[in-house]
Amino acid sequence: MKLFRETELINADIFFYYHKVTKFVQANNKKYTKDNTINTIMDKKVIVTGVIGADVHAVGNKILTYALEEAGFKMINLGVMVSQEEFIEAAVETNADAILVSSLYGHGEIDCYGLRDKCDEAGLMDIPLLAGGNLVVGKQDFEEVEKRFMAMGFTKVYPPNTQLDTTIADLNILFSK
Ligand code: B12
Repeated sequence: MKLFRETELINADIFFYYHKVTKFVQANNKKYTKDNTINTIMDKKVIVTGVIGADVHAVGNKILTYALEEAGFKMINLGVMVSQEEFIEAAVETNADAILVSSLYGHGEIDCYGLRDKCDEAGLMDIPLLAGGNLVVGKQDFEEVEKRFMAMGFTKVYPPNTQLDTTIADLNILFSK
């Protein structure tokens, strides 16, 4: 449900999301931080994240970072306009367990191309690569988009409007393997 028109109330839109996330985190705090076997028994999993390419859409990735931190992950947020090399450098430095890429402006496919090969070259052979946001221009058939990202070596690819708890649940499954 959209409460505001995109063109006139960007701030209200962002406030609405912030409010939604705060409520989500409060509701799930116990579930994810107290009873989460993965993050209480073992050390926190480290996730490097950022907004790839020339993309400056900061809000969604910040919210995602906040929600994942609250869910018990250690987040390394590189901010916006992050190059593939910067993702890899940070993942090597922090011995990361996953790289989570955000892309909102429509050029995600081009920006993500070759990331898996560069990870392999840097010794990050098996590191899970996740991508989400608005990965391509306009509304494309997501199954096709997903296929193309999987062919590029991504582990998980998400359509627009993916719920935060979907990502958290997927990460917990991924790390329990
Ligand atoms: C605010 C905004 C801007 C601001 C950004 C300010 C800032 N510093 O953040 C400004 C004005 C700078 C901007 C610029 C542009 N924008 Co803009 N922008 C928006 C807008 C209105 C809101 C984005 C937002 O903050 N949403 C709120 C957050 C909470 O949601 P979110 O970003 O989607 O993030 C959530 C999910 O996507 C998901 N998610 C994000 N990353 C990941 C990663 C993973 C792994 C997972 C699982 C989930 C996930 O979780 C987040 C939290 O729930 C959207 C339209 C909209 N309503 O979404 C357009 C929008 C993203 N922009 C768009 C465009 C085209 C542009 C420009 C190219 C316009 C232009 N011609 O100049 C430029 C690009 C500039 C650049 N270099 O990046 C398009 C993208 C279209 C596409 N992909 O096909 C959109 C969708 C508008 C539209 N309908 O056309 N924009």
